[in-house]
Amino acid sequence: MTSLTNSSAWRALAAHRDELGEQHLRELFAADSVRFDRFSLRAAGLFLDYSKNRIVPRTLELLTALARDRGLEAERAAMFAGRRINTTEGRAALHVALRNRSDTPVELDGQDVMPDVREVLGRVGRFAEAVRSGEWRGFAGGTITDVVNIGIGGSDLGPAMACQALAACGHERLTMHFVSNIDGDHLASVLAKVDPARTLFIIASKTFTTIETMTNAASARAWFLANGGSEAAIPQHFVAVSTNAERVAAFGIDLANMFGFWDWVGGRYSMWSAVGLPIALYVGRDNFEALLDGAHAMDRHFAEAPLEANMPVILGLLGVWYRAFFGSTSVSIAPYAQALARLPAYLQQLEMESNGKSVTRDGKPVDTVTCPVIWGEPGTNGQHAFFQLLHQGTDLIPVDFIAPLKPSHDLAEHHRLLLANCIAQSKALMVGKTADEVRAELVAGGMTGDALEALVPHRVFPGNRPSNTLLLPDLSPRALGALIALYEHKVFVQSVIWGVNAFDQWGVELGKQIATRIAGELGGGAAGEHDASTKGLIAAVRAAH
Ligand code: G6Q
Repeated sequence: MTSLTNSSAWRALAAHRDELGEQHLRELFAADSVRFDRFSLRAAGLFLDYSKNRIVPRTLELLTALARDRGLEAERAAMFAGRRINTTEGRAALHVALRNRSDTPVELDGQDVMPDVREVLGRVGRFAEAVRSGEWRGFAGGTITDVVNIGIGGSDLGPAMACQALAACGHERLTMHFVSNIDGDHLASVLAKVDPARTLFIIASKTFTTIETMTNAASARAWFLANGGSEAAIPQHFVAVSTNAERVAAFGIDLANMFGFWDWVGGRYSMWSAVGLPIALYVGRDNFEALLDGAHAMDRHFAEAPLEANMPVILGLLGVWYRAFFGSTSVSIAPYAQALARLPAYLQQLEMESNGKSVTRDGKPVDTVTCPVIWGEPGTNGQHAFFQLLHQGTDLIPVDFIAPLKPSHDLAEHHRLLLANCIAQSKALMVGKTADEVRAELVAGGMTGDALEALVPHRVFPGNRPSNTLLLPDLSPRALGALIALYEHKVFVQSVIWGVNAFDQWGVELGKQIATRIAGELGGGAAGEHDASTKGLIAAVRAAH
């Protein structure tokens, strides 16, 4: 295959970008009466308005031609067919099988993985219901009131984000806690709040070797034993989500309470697997299955819809468009839903760990820029903080606005104002405010002369700043499942265009290796070979202890 930027599809896009120039979105809307209908679509219950993007119909034609040129359709088929597309780890990426709600088998090396998937899902559901109903008891005979998930990265972010998002349907007796950081503050602050006799710990680690999780798990176990628990009671209070049965058993967890998954489930794609146990515990089996249903509906859409009307494809291609041809270095995620407060952090891992790469699948340097920085905060809070830069800063930062149409509470007036703000922000970014409009406003306010002219440049908004708006029917498990699957597939689309492997994460290894060596030195081990800065910092820490 020709290199990406030498391909005729890419060169056609570059030329098209030059032609579009600085044409303003105001003009594009004025010139096309059906622009909103043309550039919006529905999939899996979600509605996407992408009309406020710096595109014309030809842009989409060229972007989808690029996707075809890069073999997106074949790569998509390879993912769904269980091919080992994660080549550096020799693994498939079959998260779609975890939410395959059809009777269609999903084969890996000629074997259907669905019976195993259903077996674990059944166990997760039964266990969740036993805890929720009160059948599962703590060592003193009480029901479980607190669930502490100990895990990090992919074994933390998904369940933490989803439990917060779905709190409206959470079990009223259960309080969910998520401990990830190796900073003892994190675990200590949770342990200070819970009763050992009524707490269930989930040790979630695919490998069961991750230093943060193992350290937190060992401390939680010691705390449990020191506060009324016993070795015999460990199986009632500690369960595991892992692929490593040997280490789980060595920890003292009954293997009957180990919920497994497989090497073809990547950490950041794992909330649909047993890693989602906290979600099932909190919102119940039926709601967890509704989450899977929503994701499955998005999977079907991604697999079957033509590229031109395919929501993940469109979102992915728009991202490529801004990154390569508008110099955008970041994307802001603006959920207009407080319950989605952890969504930006979740998407940060999903996008940046997947596509933050500079080498193609065949080991060559990429020849264009890849994943932008993903960041964000819920609206309306962000409006009173960093939106200034989105509106008047020097960078072009595309925004994804995400809002549920129906609230999960009965404060209708709040929701009306929330949605008004969401729509207003995307409009303001898009239309901006011209100098003439500013002048007219100031004159109407009674200002004149030099004072007026001095103020005008400060009050001008360039506009022409792009955004997508995603409307969810509500914050139901089904809608959330569809939303997360949408972003997963968007990331996959971009990885195919950029030619990188979205499913490995070698970039996290080096720091881990060095930390292990430095931990030994901080513990009194022999000093290693270091640069002057590292040596100086180690000495400063040792001197303080
Ligand atoms: C995700 C990454 C990473 C992983 C954590 C935890 O895709 O692989 O975030 O999930 O490092 O790993 P364990 O589950 O093995 O503890």
